[in-house]
Amino acid sequence: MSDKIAYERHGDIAVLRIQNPPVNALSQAVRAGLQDGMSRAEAEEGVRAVLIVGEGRAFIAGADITEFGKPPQEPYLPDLCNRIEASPLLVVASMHGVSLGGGLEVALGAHYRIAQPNARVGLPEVHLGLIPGAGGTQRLPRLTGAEAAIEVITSGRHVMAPEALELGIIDRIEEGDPQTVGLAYAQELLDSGATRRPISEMPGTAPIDWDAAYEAAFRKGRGQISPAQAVRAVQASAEEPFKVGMKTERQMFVDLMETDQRQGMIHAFFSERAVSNLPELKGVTPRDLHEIGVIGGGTMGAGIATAALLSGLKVVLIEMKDEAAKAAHERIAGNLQGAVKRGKISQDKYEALTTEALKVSTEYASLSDVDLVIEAVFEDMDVKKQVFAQLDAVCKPGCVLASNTSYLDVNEIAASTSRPGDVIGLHFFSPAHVMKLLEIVVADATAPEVVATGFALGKMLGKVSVRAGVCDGFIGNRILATYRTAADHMVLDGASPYQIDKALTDFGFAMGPFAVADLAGLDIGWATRKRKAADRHPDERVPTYIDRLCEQGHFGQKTGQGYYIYEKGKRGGVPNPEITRLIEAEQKERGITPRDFTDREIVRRYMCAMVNEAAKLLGEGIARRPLDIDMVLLFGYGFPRYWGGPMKWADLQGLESVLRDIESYATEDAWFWQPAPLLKTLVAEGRNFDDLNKEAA
Ligand code: 3H9
Repeated sequence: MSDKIAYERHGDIAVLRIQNPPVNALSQAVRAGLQDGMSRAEAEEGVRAVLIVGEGRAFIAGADITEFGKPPQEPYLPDLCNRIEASPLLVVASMHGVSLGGGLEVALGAHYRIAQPNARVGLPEVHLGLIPGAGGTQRLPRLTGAEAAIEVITSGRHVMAPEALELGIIDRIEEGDPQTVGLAYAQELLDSGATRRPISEMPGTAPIDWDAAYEAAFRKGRGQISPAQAVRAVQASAEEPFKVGMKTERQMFVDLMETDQRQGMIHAFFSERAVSNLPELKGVTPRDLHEIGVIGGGTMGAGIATAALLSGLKVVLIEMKDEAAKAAHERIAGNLQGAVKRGKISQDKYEALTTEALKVSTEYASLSDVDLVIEAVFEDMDVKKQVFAQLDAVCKPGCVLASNTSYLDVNEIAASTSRPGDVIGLHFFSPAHVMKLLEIVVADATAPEVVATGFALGKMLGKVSVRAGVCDGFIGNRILATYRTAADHMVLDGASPYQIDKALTDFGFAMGPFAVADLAGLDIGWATRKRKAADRHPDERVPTYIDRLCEQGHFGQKTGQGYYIYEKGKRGGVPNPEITRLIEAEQKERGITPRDFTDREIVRRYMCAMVNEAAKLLGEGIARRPLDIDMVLLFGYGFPRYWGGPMKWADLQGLESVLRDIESYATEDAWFWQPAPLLKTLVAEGRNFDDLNKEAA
């Protein structure tokens, strides 16, 4: 028998204990072991029941995702679940930690389920671009009804044991060692004469309005296919006999396995975990973090302080004047009140955080004991240097000095202190207590343990932390500037901002670039254009129509007018005719005859600009791995997760075709569309970005 399954006899009960750390994924060896274990139990004299239990931190986290994309190996999981269910013995699953995907499907193959109070169950396959493929869409609705099953499957959420009990997914909750409580439960069932209870023999679920459920899942998925497909699979559980429903589910699962979306989402899953796993930090111990300082209590500083408080850190926030300090305290308290409303913290916790854990002060001397300080003041090098000079004077030796700058030179900031090794960039995204991305900007002199401390902080705050080198805009904002420019060029040449926004939201972006600009404030881009005007290359095409709008005092959502006009109380905006007028005037002035763009061309140019700039960043070493860039775009810029990120998108298109398009665009604008040398090299060598990820692992 496979060494992944321990087989034990306890009287009338055979125990199959899964031993496949870290999370008991259902690899081929585990599946084979469970199958053999069932056969052995059935063959052994005196065995009346089987208990399936997991060792370590989970019952089973699901199918082994690392096997996806490779030829499937027997025994197949759906057959195993059916085989467990069909056993003449009474089968009990005792669940602890997580039982996800195929893990829950194995448990649903058992006849009875007992779980620990803090156990979580779920069918999260949609997050991998799939649907449950081992009976989940057929068995779950027979227990919970169609609506609950669709909600659980299309959200992919983890259901806590008490709710799972209420929904009928599990039969009992009992605290204790999973094997001990499982054995007691199995014995009790045997003693009471309980019989086998195969879910497949239960009646199919009552019908619902399937088309409405499908439409809703499709809309919610914003272009993702699998949630809507899951609805159709659940529909099959109501309309087809169990065996036929299983075939329908299998076919859908196999078809989804072939999609780019499945590849993109699995890439995202593994990259999210690999991103903070840096070879350079192996064996490097981060410094201790108990209390941090935050300089500046505006939206950004208050968001950072909120995130830190919620993670259990103490915070000292510095503002210049009493009034600003008071406003900062209120801002943080408001954020924390939001956490109370969402049930994340209790009112008592809120009181403790706002009174004991948070200190707001106007004195830099209050920072003398903190372990790390994050400066979040105005984006001006002189202002930053003044702040760092004061930090240098008051902070204890070993304190990490971090800047939240989004584009300034962290090397220059570091050099202005007496301890450049302690200086790092920690670029949060607003609102910092909500947005998951944290760029960790490593300057030339930053000490390895300071980098490790940045990543340790990111982990405490629940962020996806990405290493970046120093350049204007680091990874995210530098790439953003380039794809925004590609969009601006398309506007000058004839595509409307509204067509562009629509094409890109149809592609899967949370928002189009012009709606984003309105949200962020048009004054930001205006200031950047002025800042960069002096160093501009003569061939650079920069539209000026939007500056005209800014000159009129219109800065987007906050002033009610930008690319769109926003009416109070209404969600979203409507196209602003003044923008169309200004664009037409600029086209006339430049002698441009506007042309039509298809949505496909819009997406292609936008994406090619993104990939090309990203490849330049990689070539320069600002980003270490393509997956780092993917995670920045996914977690900071609303990039559709089901594409995996721009580098994964490029791999899926084929780098050759991406380079070919870039070269063809370069015939119109050779300055903007200079192909990245790395892209050319990869194409010449027949390699892609994923090869670079693998080489860096
Ligand atoms: C499925 O079941 C399909 C079926 O319906 C049908 C099939 C026919 N496989 O996240 P962590 C690794 S689809 C392989 O850092 P946490 C993970 O990569 C599957 N490996 O810990 C990491 O490796 P490393 C449905 C897996 O405590 C390590 O385990 N199931 C798998 O924060 C620790 O993970 C899911 O989608 C796996 N299934 O979170 C569940 N799961 O240490 C996916 C984890 O080398 N998994 N690993 O970086 C999760 O949601 C989280 O990992 C979990 C633990 C909640 C389990």
